Amino acid sequence: MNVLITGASAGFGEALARRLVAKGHKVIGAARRLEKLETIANELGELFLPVKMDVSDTASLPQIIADLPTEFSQIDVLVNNAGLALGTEPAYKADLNDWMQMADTNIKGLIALTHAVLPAMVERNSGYIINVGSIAGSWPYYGGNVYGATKAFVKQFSLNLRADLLGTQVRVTNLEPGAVAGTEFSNVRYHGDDSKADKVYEGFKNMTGDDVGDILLWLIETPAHINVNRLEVMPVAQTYNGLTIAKD
Ligand code: NDP
Ligand code: 8X3
Repeated sequence: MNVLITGASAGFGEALARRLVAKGHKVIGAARRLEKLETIANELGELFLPVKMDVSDTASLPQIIADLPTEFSQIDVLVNNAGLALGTEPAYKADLNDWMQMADTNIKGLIALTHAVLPAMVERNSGYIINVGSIAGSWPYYGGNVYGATKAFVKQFSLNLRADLLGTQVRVTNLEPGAVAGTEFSNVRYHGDDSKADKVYEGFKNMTGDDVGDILLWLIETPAHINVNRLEVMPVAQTYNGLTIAKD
């Protein structure tokens, strides 16, 4: 199987790549930091193809796909995992550049790559797109503003893809994780302030990137006649807290 994973240089994407290669699958590992991908490739060997890709540079994506070497050119599974949150300020204090980068990456990058890859899947009448959404796409929280909204987009786009793929064997899943420690997610969100990032995960039993790698692998290994439409997963310690009231 050939699996294209965006955001394979860290976190969930790297965890999934390691699992797939261990099972003998071919992985196209895409991200902006080619040097990180090359370090992973040195370890994993020729089943892992490092590909420099900035999904927010949407015009570049069709050519990158067209230029894949023949043995990697058929994409059986696309894992749209590249994404980021920037900032936890309330909307009225947020940095507009952060908002734009989240929209360009989490929304425009994801749809442009899907647009580049999906037609060949439909033509072969086979394929699987896994979009990495978030609980933030369903559950609003303070400071989640544009990040949560991008993930709500990803959720609805995933469901609408399912509708469009009626009558084909192409599958689509929106994976919606909650808090996951040990990836670069919060380090990026806090613009490199690692002590703030670490605090997010203090004092409870976290999920890890490896847990999410296991879940992604499980999804990929589900039988071809089953479609998991949405999958929301959280650490047991995290749960719903209802609406908030500002008391006088
Ligand atoms: P990491 O920050 O560890 O990994 C993010 C990956 O995305 C990196 O490999 C990064 O690589 C890549 N990336 C970021 N921007 C781009 C871009 N423009 N083009 C290509 N690649 C890009 O985060 P996680 O593994 O934790 O997160 C992965 C996904 O899961 C994200 O979509 C995130 O929103 C989502 N998520 C994370 C949760 C968490 O708590 N950790 C929970 C729920 C969802 P590079 O910098 O080299 O480009
Ligand atoms: C990441 C999970 O809860 O930090 O998408 O938004 S959360």
